[in-house]
Amino acid sequence: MSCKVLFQYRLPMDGFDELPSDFELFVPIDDTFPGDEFLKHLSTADILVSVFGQKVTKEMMLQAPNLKLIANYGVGYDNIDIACASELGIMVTNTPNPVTEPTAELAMGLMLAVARNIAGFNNDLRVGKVPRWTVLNNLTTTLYGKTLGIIGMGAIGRALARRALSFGMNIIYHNRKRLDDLVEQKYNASYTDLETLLRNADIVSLNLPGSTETHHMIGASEFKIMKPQAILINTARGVVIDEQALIKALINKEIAGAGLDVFENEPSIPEELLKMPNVVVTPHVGSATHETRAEMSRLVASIITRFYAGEKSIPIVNKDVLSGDGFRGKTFY
Ligand code: 8YV
Repeated sequence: MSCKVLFQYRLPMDGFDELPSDFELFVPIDDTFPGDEFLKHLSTADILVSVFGQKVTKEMMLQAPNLKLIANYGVGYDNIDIACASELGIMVTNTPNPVTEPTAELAMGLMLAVARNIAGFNNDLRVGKVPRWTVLNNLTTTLYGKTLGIIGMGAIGRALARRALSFGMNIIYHNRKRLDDLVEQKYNASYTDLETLLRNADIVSLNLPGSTETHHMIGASEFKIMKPQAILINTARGVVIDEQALIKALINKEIAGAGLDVFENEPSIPEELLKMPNVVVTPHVGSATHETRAEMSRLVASIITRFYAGEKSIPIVNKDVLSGDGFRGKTFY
């Protein structure tokens, strides 16, 4: 059996050398394939390795009659039309575990960078704009003893809670589903509704997927109820925040600052945000470490092998595909 694996974007090749020799890999030389080369390959591909920022649309799937598996390189899968994949009998998987710790690490880093003005001092010192040691200048905000409100208490939210606990912070959280008592106790985290969280948190961290349900979840009315000293951290998806409302809230001092790794229209970042000294921005690097990128690749390679072995324990996003008559992986499952 030969199998054509198409990469939508150039990735580290860790783990792919372990695929059987009849697996043919089609990887772009640059970041993506030029012109319509990708679509030509897609028309005969068995497996697509997709990534954030590159859409996998209904039109594309309709042109791929052999496509059985879309193995997404990343935890978020808002780039893929999942309902259509299920309808066409295509399984979609993601890579949740590898991205958990590094994304929580970055969220913690952004919290520190904004609260303690690390990025601002670093910039200012280099251009001689900041007084050196003084007592009454250069004052920032202590995280110890502050309340962190985590919106989205999945794996990344919990990994962030673990870190924040070691910093002596109080944890409140909001989630679609309240966690079990034992899990709440483990993270010393209290459940609140969204409004209570926004009213009480000194730092608000977004750790939930981007979807139609979470689109603009934080907008003008949410900023109005947040504390004026609050800091907003987003390592999830840009669309969760109404970016124009955020800019206004920062200008009007409705909140004190923001640490942002993701933006509404990536890769573009509004000029206003880039100019604000109380905003720290990073270019969507939550999972961008050498270790994690390699681990994500190894996981995708192993998912492909395990798909052909009919394993149900792989991270399947659209489990409903398994029970559908038209599931294209039926011969293995
Ligand atoms: C990466 C991410 O950009 O995993 C995700 O959902 O947003 C990021 O960590 C992505 O994994 C690369 O495809």
